[in-house]
Amino acid sequence: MTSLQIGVVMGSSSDWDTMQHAVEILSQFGIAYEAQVVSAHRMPDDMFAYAEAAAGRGLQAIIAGAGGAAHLPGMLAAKTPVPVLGVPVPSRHLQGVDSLHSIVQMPKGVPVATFAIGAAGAANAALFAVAMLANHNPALREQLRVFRKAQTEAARAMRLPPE
Ligand code: RP5
Repeated sequence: MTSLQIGVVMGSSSDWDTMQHAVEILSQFGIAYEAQVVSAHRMPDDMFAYAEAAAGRGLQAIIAGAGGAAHLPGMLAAKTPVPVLGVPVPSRHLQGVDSLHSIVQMPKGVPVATFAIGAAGAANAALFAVAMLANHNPALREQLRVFRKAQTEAARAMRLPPE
Protein backbone atom coordinates (compact mmCIF):
# COMPACT_ATOMS: atom_id res chain seq x y z
CA MET A 1 0.00 0.00 0.00
CA THR A 2 1.32 3.46 -0.91
CA SER A 3 1.72 5.67 2.13
CA LEU A 4 -0.20 8.91 2.44
CA GLN A 5 1.20 11.65 0.19
CA ILE A 6 -1.22 14.58 -0.04
CA GLY A 7 -3.63 16.11 2.43
CA VAL A 8 -6.71 17.86 1.06
CA VAL A 9 -8.44 20.03 3.64
CA MET A 10 -11.22 22.58 3.44
CA GLY A 11 -13.00 24.93 5.78
CA SER A 12 -16.48 23.45 5.35
CA SER A 13 -18.32 20.65 3.60
CA SER A 14 -19.82 23.48 1.51
CA ASP A 15 -16.37 23.76 -0.12
CA TRP A 16 -16.61 20.22 -1.50
CA ASP A 17 -18.22 21.27 -4.82
CA THR A 18 -14.98 23.11 -5.57
CA MET A 19 -12.47 20.87 -3.82
CA GLN A 20 -13.76 17.63 -5.33
CA HIS A 21 -11.95 18.71 -8.50
CA ALA A 22 -8.63 18.39 -6.66
CA VAL A 23 -9.55 14.98 -5.32
CA GLU A 24 -10.61 13.80 -8.81
CA ILE A 25 -7.18 14.63 -10.20
CA LEU A 26 -5.34 12.95 -7.32
CA SER A 27 -7.48 9.83 -7.80
CA GLN A 28 -6.87 9.86 -11.53
CA PHE A 29 -3.10 9.81 -10.94
CA GLY A 30 -3.32 7.18 -8.21
CA ILE A 31 -2.00 9.49 -5.50
CA ALA A 32 -2.60 8.43 -1.90
CA TYR A 33 -4.55 11.28 -0.32
CA GLU A 34 -6.89 12.08 2.52
CA ALA A 35 -9.70 14.65 2.42
CA GLN A 36 -11.33 16.24 5.44
CA VAL A 37 -12.89 19.38 6.89
CA VAL A 38 -10.49 21.41 9.02
CA SER A 39 -11.97 24.82 9.78
CA ALA A 40 -9.60 27.60 10.81
CA HIS A 41 -12.32 29.50 12.66
CA ARG A 42 -14.64 26.77 13.92
CA MET A 43 -11.97 24.24 14.96
CA PRO A 44 -8.69 26.14 15.32
CA ASP A 45 -7.11 23.60 17.69
CA ASP A 46 -7.72 20.81 15.16
CA MET A 47 -6.18 22.98 12.44
CA PHE A 48 -3.00 23.48 14.45
CA ALA A 49 -2.85 19.78 15.34
CA TYR A 50 -3.22 18.87 11.65
CA ALA A 51 -0.42 21.24 10.64
CA GLU A 52 1.89 20.15 13.44
CA ALA A 53 1.47 16.46 12.56
CA ALA A 54 1.66 16.88 8.76
CA ALA A 55 5.41 16.43 8.23
CA GLY A 56 5.65 13.52 10.64
CA ARG A 57 2.76 11.78 8.89
CA GLY A 58 4.67 11.95 5.61
CA LEU A 59 2.50 14.49 3.80
CA GLN A 60 4.38 15.93 0.82
CA ALA A 61 1.94 18.81 0.32
CA ILE A 62 -1.33 20.10 1.72
CA ILE A 63 -4.02 21.39 -0.63
CA ALA A 64 -6.16 23.75 1.43
CA GLY A 65 -9.38 25.32 0.19
CA ALA A 66 -11.39 27.98 1.97
CA GLY A 67 -13.86 30.74 1.19
CA GLY A 68 -14.50 34.25 2.46
CA ALA A 69 -12.08 35.12 5.27
CA ALA A 70 -9.99 32.23 4.02
CA HIS A 71 -7.38 31.89 6.76
CA LEU A 72 -6.96 28.12 6.60
CA PRO A 73 -4.11 27.86 4.03
CA GLY A 74 -2.08 30.65 5.61
CA MET A 75 -2.45 29.41 9.16
CA LEU A 76 -1.52 25.88 8.14
CA ALA A 77 1.55 27.29 6.39
CA ALA A 78 2.44 29.17 9.55
CA LYS A 79 2.59 25.90 11.49
CA THR A 80 4.18 23.41 9.08
CA PRO A 81 7.19 23.22 6.74
CA VAL A 82 5.10 21.09 4.35
CA PRO A 83 4.23 23.09 1.18
CA VAL A 84 0.69 24.49 1.30
CA LEU A 85 -1.24 24.96 -1.96
CA GLY A 86 -4.15 27.34 -1.43
CA VAL A 87 -7.44 27.20 -3.33
CA PRO A 88 -9.80 30.19 -3.09
CA VAL A 89 -13.35 28.87 -2.89
CA PRO A 90 -16.09 31.02 -4.50
CA SER A 91 -17.97 32.85 -1.76
CA ARG A 92 -21.64 33.77 -1.67
CA HIS A 93 -21.35 37.55 -1.75
CA LEU A 94 -17.96 38.37 -3.28
CA GLN A 95 -17.60 35.39 -5.66
CA GLY A 96 -14.29 34.31 -4.15
CA VAL A 97 -12.32 37.51 -4.74
CA ASP A 98 -12.27 37.84 -0.94
CA SER A 99 -10.99 34.25 -0.67
CA LEU A 100 -8.29 34.91 -3.26
CA HIS A 101 -7.05 38.03 -1.51
CA SER A 102 -7.12 36.33 1.89
CA ILE A 103 -5.00 33.44 0.63
CA VAL A 104 -2.57 35.19 -1.71
CA GLN A 105 -1.57 38.15 0.46
CA MET A 106 0.76 36.28 2.78
CA PRO A 107 3.50 38.16 4.61
CA LYS A 108 7.05 37.64 3.39
CA GLY A 109 8.52 34.48 4.90
CA VAL A 110 5.36 32.32 5.07
CA PRO A 111 4.43 31.32 1.51
CA VAL A 112 1.20 29.77 0.27
CA ALA A 113 1.18 28.77 -3.41
CA THR A 114 -2.14 30.28 -4.45
CA PHE A 115 -4.25 29.04 -7.33
CA ALA A 116 -7.23 30.38 -9.29
CA ILE A 117 -10.67 30.81 -7.75
CA GLY A 118 -12.89 27.75 -8.02
CA ALA A 119 -12.78 24.42 -9.84
CA ALA A 120 -9.85 25.28 -12.13
CA GLY A 121 -7.78 26.32 -9.13
CA ALA A 122 -8.62 23.13 -7.26
CA ALA A 123 -7.72 20.93 -10.25
CA ASN A 124 -4.53 22.89 -10.89
CA ALA A 125 -3.45 22.67 -7.24
CA ALA A 126 -3.72 18.89 -7.54
CA LEU A 127 -1.84 18.88 -10.85
CA PHE A 128 0.86 21.00 -9.22
CA ALA A 129 1.10 18.51 -6.36
CA VAL A 130 1.39 15.69 -8.90
CA ALA A 131 4.21 17.59 -10.67
CA MET A 132 6.04 17.99 -7.33
CA LEU A 133 5.76 14.28 -6.57
CA ALA A 134 6.81 13.47 -10.16
CA ASN A 135 10.20 15.11 -9.57
CA HIS A 136 11.15 11.96 -7.68
CA ASN A 137 8.92 9.47 -9.50
CA PRO A 138 9.61 8.76 -13.22
CA ALA A 139 6.43 6.68 -13.62
CA LEU A 140 4.31 9.55 -12.33
CA ARG A 141 6.12 11.99 -14.62
CA GLU A 142 5.23 9.74 -17.56
CA GLN A 143 1.59 9.76 -16.42
CA LEU A 144 1.71 13.55 -16.37
CA ARG A 145 3.18 13.62 -19.88
CA VAL A 146 0.37 11.38 -21.17
CA PHE A 147 -2.23 13.59 -19.43
CA ARG A 148 -0.80 16.71 -21.10
CA LYS A 149 -0.65 15.02 -24.50
CA ALA A 150 -4.31 13.99 -24.28
CA GLN A 151 -5.20 17.55 -23.32
CA THR A 152 -3.29 18.93 -26.30
CA GLU A 153 -4.98 16.48 -28.66
CA ALA A 154 -8.41 17.40 -27.28
CA ALA A 155 -7.69 21.08 -27.87
CA ARG A 156 -6.48 20.42 -31.43
CA ALA A 157 -9.67 18.48 -32.15
CA MET A 158 -11.88 21.43 -31.18
CA ARG A 159 -14.05 22.72 -34.03
CA LEU A 160 -16.04 25.91 -34.36
CA PRO A 161 -18.79 26.61 -33.78
CA PRO A 162 -18.76 24.16 -30.86
CA GLU A 163 -21.45 21.48 -31.02
C1 RP5 B 1 -15.15 29.15 5.25
O1 RP5 B 1 -16.40 29.70 5.32
C2 RP5 B 1 -15.31 27.86 4.50
O2 RP5 B 1 -14.12 27.53 3.84
C3 RP5 B 1 -16.44 28.15 3.55
O3 RP5 B 1 -15.97 28.46 2.26
C4 RP5 B 1 -17.11 29.37 4.16
C5 RP5 B 1 -18.58 29.16 4.46
O4 RP5 B 1 -18.73 28.02 5.26
P1 RP5 B 1 -20.20 27.48 5.60
O5 RP5 B 1 -20.91 28.56 6.33
O6 RP5 B 1 -20.85 27.17 4.27
O7 RP5 B 1 -19.98 26.22 6.41
O8 RP5 B 1 -14.60 28.90 6.50
